[in-house]
Amino acid sequence: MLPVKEIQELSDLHPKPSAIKFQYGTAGFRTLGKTLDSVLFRVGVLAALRSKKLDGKTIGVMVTASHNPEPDNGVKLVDPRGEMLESSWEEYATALANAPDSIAFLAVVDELVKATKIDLSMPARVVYARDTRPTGPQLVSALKDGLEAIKAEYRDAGVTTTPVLHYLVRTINTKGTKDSYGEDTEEGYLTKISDAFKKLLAGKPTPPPLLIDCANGVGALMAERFKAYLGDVFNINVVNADLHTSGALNNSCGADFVKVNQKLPPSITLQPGQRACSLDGDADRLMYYYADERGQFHMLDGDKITTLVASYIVELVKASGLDEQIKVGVIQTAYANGSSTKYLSGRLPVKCVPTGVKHLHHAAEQYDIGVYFEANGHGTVLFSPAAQELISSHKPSPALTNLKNIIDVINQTVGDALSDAFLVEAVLAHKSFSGVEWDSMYCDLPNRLVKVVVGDRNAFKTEDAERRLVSPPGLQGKVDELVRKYEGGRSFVRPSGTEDVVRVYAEAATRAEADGDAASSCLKITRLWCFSGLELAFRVAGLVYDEAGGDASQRPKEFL
Ligand code: NG1
Ligand code: ZN
Repeated sequence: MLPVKEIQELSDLHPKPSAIKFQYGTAGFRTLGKTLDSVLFRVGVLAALRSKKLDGKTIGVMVTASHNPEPDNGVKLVDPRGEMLESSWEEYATALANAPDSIAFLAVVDELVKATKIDLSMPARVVYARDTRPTGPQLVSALKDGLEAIKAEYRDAGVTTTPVLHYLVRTINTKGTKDSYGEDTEEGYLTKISDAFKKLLAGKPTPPPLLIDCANGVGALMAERFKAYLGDVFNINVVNADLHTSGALNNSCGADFVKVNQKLPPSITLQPGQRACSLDGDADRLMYYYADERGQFHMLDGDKITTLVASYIVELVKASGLDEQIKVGVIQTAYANGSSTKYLSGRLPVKCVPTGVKHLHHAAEQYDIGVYFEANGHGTVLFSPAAQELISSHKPSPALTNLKNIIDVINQTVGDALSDAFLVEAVLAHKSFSGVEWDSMYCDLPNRLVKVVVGDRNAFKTEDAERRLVSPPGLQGKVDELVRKYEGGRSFVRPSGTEDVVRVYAEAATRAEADGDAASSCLKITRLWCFSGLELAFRVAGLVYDEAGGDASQRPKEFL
């Protein structure tokens, strides 16, 4: 039986704001933090029900809005193996969040229990954490009310990164089983990853200290903690670690700033040849970059990370003599730079899936080893149980030892910026690559991502892994017409799953590239701003704005 009275009484303390319609999107619920109180209470109840449905397995709840501005906040559920909430439950989450009052909320709970045949006598177990946002403590208190109302057991993992929370969910649920993933503590996480990283660096020249821009977020706490575990094997220089100044989080720093603006955060100066990286506000995205000998900035995004990591893993699998049994594949989204897709497709199976980690993660599970990174730097590598079994029982060799350590340095539960940074550093050390050599694996096509505010983003429907619009009718044809005017042009339009906007992406070759002179085009890309990819993006953005009924008087001046 549900403790209906307790739920109703506590739910009354967390009324839903009447004007807001919440939606469980690609990253859970995400909006202004101060509007989310009722959502957090209800998510507490939902997480407990999800746990009951899965026979008392521990469910994770992460309170974060990632790379979004500081006043935003959000919440998402994590399923027992550390993966995203099963999509069929997203609708229930949305329905629960939008019930106008406590009575209606209980009615939706009842529906959910019946529809999914939940055995209410099962225990409910939840572990939760939050990032450093100022609205976090209040929201966690609403979440606790929800958990207590339904009498769930819960564990507070405190202020930590999204990937640590995912790690905890997986380790708690596999503790003492053959699938054990490590100790279910933050210390267990730090030890597992740093030990594997130190083994990978053994016998290699010590890499230069790595500057890590922590976006003034929770990644700073974890990066600082890693220092003690790494000793003098690897030095970290933590910057943008201000967790106290109001408004500092993700402000002109962090992975999203670097990716969107394609430039260095103003707070960072790089010496010629220096390499550095940026995390986002919950430390699940990673952007690398370096300064060349002239001090010029070069970005090494998620596509570059995929290329580096996948190539190295393929080498190790081959050198271990396992290339017949273990197939490595790559998963990308439409946002992957066309040059990366071209480079990788010539060497490996490459699949394109819709935006959102759950799609990438699911597709990666179909390979023996699946490497996935979104261009924005969110990603990881998955090893199938069979591949891990083979690797652990195969005849020993230096390559196999490296492969085993690579498995342990990676957080397979979700993209993890710090673990990914160590992975990158290990690969660079093994290949004796500097940023320049890594960057020269292929040359990015000039590209741009533009946001368009429209009346109703739900009017935009896509197909073919979001690469084509089916609605509004006729718009795709007009986009195609524009794209045809640009050599090597590609553009697509899709509604965001996390913001009330439509996103337009475009890329195009430079003239030099179209003429077949890739080396000189790389130079031009870094020197010139008059990219055709940029122009195409703003033209398509203008088209979308006009076609979707944007107010002519408010039309952004950069839209062409
Ligand atoms: P939306 O808002 O649906 O584009 C963004 C990112 C996704 C993913 C989610 C979750 C881009 C273009 N989109 O989704 O890749 O990371 O946020 O955080 O980067
Ligand atoms: Zn994030």
